[in-house]
Amino acid sequence: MPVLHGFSYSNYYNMPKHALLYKGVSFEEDLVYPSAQGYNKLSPALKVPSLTTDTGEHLSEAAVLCEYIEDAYPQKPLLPADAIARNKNRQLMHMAELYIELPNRRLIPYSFRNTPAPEQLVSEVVAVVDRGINSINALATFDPWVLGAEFTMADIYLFYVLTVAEMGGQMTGIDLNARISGLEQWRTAFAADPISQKVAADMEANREGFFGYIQSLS
Ligand SMILES: N[C@@H](CCC(=O)N[C@@H](CS)C(=O)NCC(=O)O)C(=O)O
Repeated sequence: MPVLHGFSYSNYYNMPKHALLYKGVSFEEDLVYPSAQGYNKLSPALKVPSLTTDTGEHLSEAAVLCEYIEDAYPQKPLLPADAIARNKNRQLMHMAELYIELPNRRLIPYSFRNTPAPEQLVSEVVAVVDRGINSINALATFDPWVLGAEFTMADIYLFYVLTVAEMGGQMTGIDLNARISGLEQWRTAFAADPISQKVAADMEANREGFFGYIQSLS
């Protein structure tokens, strides 16, 4: 049985977790934080999540885990069969990560400390997020799913990217629902799914443990 390593408060952890749950794959969850001794054997960059496969191989990086899950468990596909559609899906996943998640992530330390971020940093984040918003508006249809009729990996990726974007939005003032047409309605439908609700409940259950871990680092 595959083992997913990491912690439920992590939006990146929740991407492959949602994919495994969606496909009905039995898996174990190993609650581990990146500073744990020996974690570098699972994730050389010391990032959550990582996955140990049925055959005992270790993989890390959320997008890689999602691709592996799709390859290893082809039931209930999360990527289209057609090469162009498949890569348009990956295009949206990458753009959401690079231009929405990662810039907003730079603001997380300020959000956790409840202190204002430097103006220069906020304007750098806004410039990149503007690029992300333009990209999502250009590619996504939200009709009813991000890229059309089928629920895909791009839905999972974008949904969990928004967790961090929302935290950052409190500092940048960017309201993604107002700037991305169809986003709010799609997000409400995604959040209502029982799998999303399980992931959200697990995330909430880990809140105290996660913040305890953060405090232990300082
Ligand atoms: N590129 C990584 C990013 C994952 C990531 O940033 N995970 C966070 C938790 S949400 C983490 O492990 N942070 C620990 C650290 O940066 O030291 C991926 O796609 O998996």
